[in-house]
Amino acid sequence: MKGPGDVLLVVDMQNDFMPGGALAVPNGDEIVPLVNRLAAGFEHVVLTQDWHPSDHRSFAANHEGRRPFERVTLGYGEQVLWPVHCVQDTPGAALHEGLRIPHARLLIRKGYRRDVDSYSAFLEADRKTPTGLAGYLHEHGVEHVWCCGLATDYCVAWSALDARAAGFDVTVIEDACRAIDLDGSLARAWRQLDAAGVMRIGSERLLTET
Ligand code: VGL
Ligand code: ZN
Repeated sequence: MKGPGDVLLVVDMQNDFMPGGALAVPNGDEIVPLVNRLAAGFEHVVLTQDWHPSDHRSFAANHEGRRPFERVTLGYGEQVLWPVHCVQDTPGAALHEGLRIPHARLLIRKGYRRDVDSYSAFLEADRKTPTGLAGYLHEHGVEHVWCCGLATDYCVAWSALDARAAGFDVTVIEDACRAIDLDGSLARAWRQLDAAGVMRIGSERLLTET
């Protein structure tokens, strides 16, 4: 069992990121049982939930003449335009019904400001606005953040990089994530994670340790 110095961060395990969802991550549903098993080995689990208003600026539908997966420049820099997804209080934004983590202590919602996206569980896309998660984890004596969920190359990677920048040891549980992989984004994410000193582990090893 991982104790108070460790937290499992379960990123965006929501219906819209599952096969058939609005922004489906290939095979995203495959990891649900594994995430449940991993979570059972952690005393402290935090969940994240992508939670956009319907007029969110990350949606292609809210930009005249733009299509999903095109890029635009917003006030804070480049933004990928996504299909409408994870709209607040819709079934697509709900957590996958197979998720069994009754002991999760905190659910961080992100991306709820119309004009700012937030892939990261720690810092919004303007790279200035904190969600409060770093302070929460520091106050609870957490030293090591273990990351899993969806999608490896966006919300998991950005969360892991920001956890590292906030001074935590960070490990991504590689096979407990699935990627969108848009124009080489997965390879780029792993390069950035490696360069930042984020560690990787396979779930089998972690499960035998815990
Ligand atoms: C995500 C794109 C847009 C994610 C969220 O959870 O990785 N990706 N919003
Ligand atoms: Zn989103």
